[in-house]
Amino acid sequence: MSEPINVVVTGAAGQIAYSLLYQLASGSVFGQNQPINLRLLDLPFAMEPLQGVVMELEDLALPILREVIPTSDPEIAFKDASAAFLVGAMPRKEGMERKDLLSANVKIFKVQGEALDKFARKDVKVLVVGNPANTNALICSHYAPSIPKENFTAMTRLDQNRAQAVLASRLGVQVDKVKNVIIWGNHSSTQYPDASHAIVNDQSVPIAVNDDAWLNGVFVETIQKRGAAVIAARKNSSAMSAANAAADHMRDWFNGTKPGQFISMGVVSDGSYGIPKDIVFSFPVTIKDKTYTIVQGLEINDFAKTKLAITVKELEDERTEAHSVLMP
Ligand code: NAX
Repeated sequence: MSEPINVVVTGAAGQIAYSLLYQLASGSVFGQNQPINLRLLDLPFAMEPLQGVVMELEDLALPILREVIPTSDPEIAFKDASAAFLVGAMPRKEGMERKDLLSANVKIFKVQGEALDKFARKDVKVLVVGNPANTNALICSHYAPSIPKENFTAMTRLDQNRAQAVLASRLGVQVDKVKNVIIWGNHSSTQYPDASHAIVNDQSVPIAVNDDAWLNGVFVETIQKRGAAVIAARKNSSAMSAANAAADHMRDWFNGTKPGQFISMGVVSDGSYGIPKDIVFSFPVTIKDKTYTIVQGLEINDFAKTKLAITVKELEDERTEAHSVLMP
């Protein structure tokens, strides 16, 4: 058994955390030989329900779960953290403009970036789930200058999993037979779910589907609007599937991707594929030794170029709005 690592979950009294915490405590993310200390951050008003979550974690009686500390103090939460799931965020309320939503959230992610900078390990791996996830991750990294930018990521794995499931269903195959679907851009309705490089049982997905109009139309829109469809049906946003995707993202980051496989993560752009630097953009990546590399050399056709431009524009607008809130 290794020494325990400190794992932070923010928004720990919320619904995504409720599903995620079991996966962490049961070893499905960091492995059965990696004990963890959980640091559960939420707002002061949520400390009572959070106590209930702590009781349930104790009642799991799971061997790799060591200390559990519920807190509303970022210093306590982020102290010596090796991994951080930033799930807590201000939800969109009725009538709220995007600017108001950004304004509330970038303030939260500024505080958490500063706390990571001061108290976390310098190799901490940060996954931002709370929306607007890409821009929140960007802000967080700006306020944590002592931690490499590569350590800040945003979650688009749920979008990837959704895309994989829709393609598997269309092709009548088991979901794990579909690989290398890409989510480009923002975790929002401007994202571009791209099946053109995906494979199914070693065959190209576009050839297997044999319907480009569907791949460029219904498929793209279904994934872009899937989050809204879940909210319409459940009256609550995706939680079980979001927690599962967060676990997938961090597991792959720690353990690496399989040969020939790539996955999508929101990362600080290095200019690959002509995407402007200094936005957090979802790219296909491979991971080895806890380090991701953006997959290079994929062909981007004219249709894809148009889609990428739309999601780049949205992320640049979000960045401008975020900066105007923080540095008026
Ligand atoms: P909940 O409202 O159930 O829980 C959020 C929790 O965060 C609450 O307990 C709240 O008190 C806490 N919180 C708020 N501000 C905080 C702060 N400054 N510090 C610590 N805790 C704070 O939301 P939930 O369903 O768990 O969703 C959480 C976030 O995930 C939302 O922003 C949601 O939009 C986002 N999602 C992101 C997805 C993605 O793929 N990136 C998909 C699912 C989800 O929509």
